Amino acid sequence: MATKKKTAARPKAKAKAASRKVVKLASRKPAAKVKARAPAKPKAAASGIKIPKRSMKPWGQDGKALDGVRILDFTHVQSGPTCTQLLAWFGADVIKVERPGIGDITRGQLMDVPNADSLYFTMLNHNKRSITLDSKSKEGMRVLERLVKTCDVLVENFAPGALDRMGLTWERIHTWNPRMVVASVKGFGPGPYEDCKVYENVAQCAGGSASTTGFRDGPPLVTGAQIGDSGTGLHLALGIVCALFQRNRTGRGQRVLASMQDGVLNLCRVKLRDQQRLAHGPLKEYSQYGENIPFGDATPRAGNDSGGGQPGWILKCKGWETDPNAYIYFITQAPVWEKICDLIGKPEWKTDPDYAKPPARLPRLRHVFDTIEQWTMTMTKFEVMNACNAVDIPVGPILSMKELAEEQSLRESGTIVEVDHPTRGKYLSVGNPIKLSDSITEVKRSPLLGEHTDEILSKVLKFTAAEIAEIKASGATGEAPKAKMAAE
Ligand code: CAO
Repeated sequence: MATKKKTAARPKAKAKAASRKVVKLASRKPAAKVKARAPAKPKAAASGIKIPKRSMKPWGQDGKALDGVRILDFTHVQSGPTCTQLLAWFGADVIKVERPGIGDITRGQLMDVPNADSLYFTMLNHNKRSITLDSKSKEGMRVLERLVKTCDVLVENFAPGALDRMGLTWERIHTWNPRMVVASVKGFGPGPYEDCKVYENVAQCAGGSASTTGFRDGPPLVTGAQIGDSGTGLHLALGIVCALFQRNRTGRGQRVLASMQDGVLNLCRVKLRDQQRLAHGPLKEYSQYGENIPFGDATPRAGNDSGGGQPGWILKCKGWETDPNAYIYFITQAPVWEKICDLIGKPEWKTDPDYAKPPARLPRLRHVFDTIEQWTMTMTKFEVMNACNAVDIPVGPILSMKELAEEQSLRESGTIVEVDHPTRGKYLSVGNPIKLSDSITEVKRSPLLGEHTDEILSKVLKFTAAEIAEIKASGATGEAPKAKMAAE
């Protein structure tokens, strides 16, 4: 994919302060390129406390955070793969176990290039190795046993009970490898729905997101951000790293569960806050308060109202008639209210008792935002951003996926990466959004189906050639993958 030189999302910096901020953002170098001196030699601890020896290698050149951690990756679709991809980016050796001939179902979903793994799959499975294995066969279980004994973590997001049905109960795993961490994503935690299968939008609805998203007079809405799947994958990754940390002390593994309902509810924490505030009166920062619409007994949908204590709304900018993203999120933050008044040509509001203080403005927020919109509509969203940032007013231009894909600073920081793939060619992906200064992420393409079967059987699991022949003859690993040839 061609990289455009023009940076669509970077505002033209007219004002000095804004320009300083923009340049700082755009010139941020990927951590990999930052040359830093090796840390100074540690001095002997005078206190007698034993501090582990510090690495003398330059920053970023002493491996990765999770080097030495091996993951048996039994994940599929989005939630689990998000988690194991993050762990792989931090250096874990992630071995993805896939069903022979089929693999992760997303390989073939939403395909855009014929006979090539879909973007759905490739963008969620970077830096992993793939082994095909029929886990329900005798020889497959023989391989799995050795994988369990060799790996530190098993991650899965099968339907409830599927792992047990395979024969991989917690007790069995723990007997084989007491140090193993077994991490699962499930739709629901223990309770009436624990046996249900769950997809992204089911979780958004069951976790409180949909009931609080959308406009008051419209139906509940799901969001574009995959808070059920990717959000829960993130939660699970944290649980795994914590379990590994505790294992350092206890020497034993443990089970880690992240349910999608719990994950979404955690992300909707502020809405449960509002639920409780309702018992003490109306939610005054919600625009429905100013519109004299009574509140019900549950947190309502708040349109584009801000979730925090600073009222905000999405306002039209120049070009909104034809460009669906010519909008900006504007926050009437109390400490910069006077600057806002000056900027929008309403200096008299600074002293008007109806507008000067936040409580006075709450009943008339609609009018406040309508007035500000008259001003934002005279400029593009980037011009509004420049003008506001120059006086420290936080605003959010509504950036399209096209604008983000073309944003040079995101390329430079490694947040948007271009990856090459043997069967589909070059594509864009989102790189590691979490930057560690001493563990540099290199985004490597996703594996082809069963691409590493032989390598894992021989080099990782140390099966002999005769044993490998036996395993293969049983059909446990499926046909020799055609995709492998394409890769070479
Ligand atoms: N060899 C042999 N069998 C395998 C295998 C392998 N390598 N890998 C998987 N299977 C089997 C499983 O054992 C299971 O068999 P049983 O039903 O006989 O036990 C079968 O494949 C199907 O697994 P599944 O039930 O997990 O898959 P599904 O497509 O029916 O359901 C999903 C998918 C996502 C709804 C379900 O896995 C689920 O609810 N997961 C937990 C929540 C979750 O992560 N959801 C996020 C999905 S992304 O939006």
